[in-house]
Amino acid sequence: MLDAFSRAVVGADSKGAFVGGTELDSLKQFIEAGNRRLDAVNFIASNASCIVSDAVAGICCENPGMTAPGGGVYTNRKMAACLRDGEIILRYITYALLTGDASVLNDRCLNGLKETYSALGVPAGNAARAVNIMKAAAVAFVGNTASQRKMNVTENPAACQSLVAETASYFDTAVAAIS
Ligand SMILES: CCC1=C(C)/C(=C/C2=NC(=C\c3[nH]c(/C=C4\NC(=O)[C@H](C)[C@H]4CC)c(C)c3CCC(=O)O)/C(CCC(=O)O)=C2C)NC1=O
Repeated sequence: MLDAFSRAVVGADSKGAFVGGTELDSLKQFIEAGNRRLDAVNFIASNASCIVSDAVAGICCENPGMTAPGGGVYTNRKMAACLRDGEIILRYITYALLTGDASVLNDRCLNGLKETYSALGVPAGNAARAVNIMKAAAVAFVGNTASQRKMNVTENPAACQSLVAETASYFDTAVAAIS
C-alpha cells in the first residue's frame, strides 16, 4: 500500500533525493485538504446502508428478472451476498478516498473479483450498474448536492470539486475491474 506520504518518500528515493520541493508541497496540500477528505469519507460512511440498498434496489427495479428464479439475487442468500458485496466495495472506496490511494481497493477488493463473479454466475453488467448507482449517490454526498440530505457547510463548493472527481475515479476503477 502506498498512501500519499509513502508515495512522496518512494518518489524521492527513486531519484536519490531528499523529500522536498514538489513532494512537500503536495503533502502540504494533502494535509490542508485533510478535513475536507475526512468529511467526505464520513458523509459516505454514515449513509452507506442507504447508498448500497438504493443501488441494489435500483438494479432490481431495472431488471425484474434479478429477483425471479434463476436471477442474480434470487433467494435471500444471494440478495444478502449482493448487499454485502455493495458494502464491501463502498467501504474499500472510502479507504482509497481517505488515503488518496487506490492500491488497497485494487489489491484486496477488486483483484480477482471479475473471475469470482464469472465463476459464480454473478451478472457482471448488473454489478457494474449497481456500482455506478452508488457512484452517483456518493458523488452527490461529497459535492453536497444530495437534494434530501444537504449539509450546512461553510466550504465553497468549488473547493470540493477535485475530491468529487477523485471519488468518481475510484468508482470508475471498480466498474472497470468487474466489467
Ligand atoms: C474483501 C473483498 C471481498 C469481495 C469483493 C468479495 C466478493 C464475493 N462475492 C461473492 C458472492 C456473491 N456476490 C453476489 C453479488 C451480486 N449478485 C447480483 O446479481 C448483483 C449484480 C450483485 C450485487 C450488486 C452474489 C449474489 C453472490 C453469491 C453468488 C452465489 O453464491 O451463487 C463471493 C463468493 C463467496 C460468498 O458468497 O461469500 C465473494 C468472494 N468477498 C470478499 O471478501
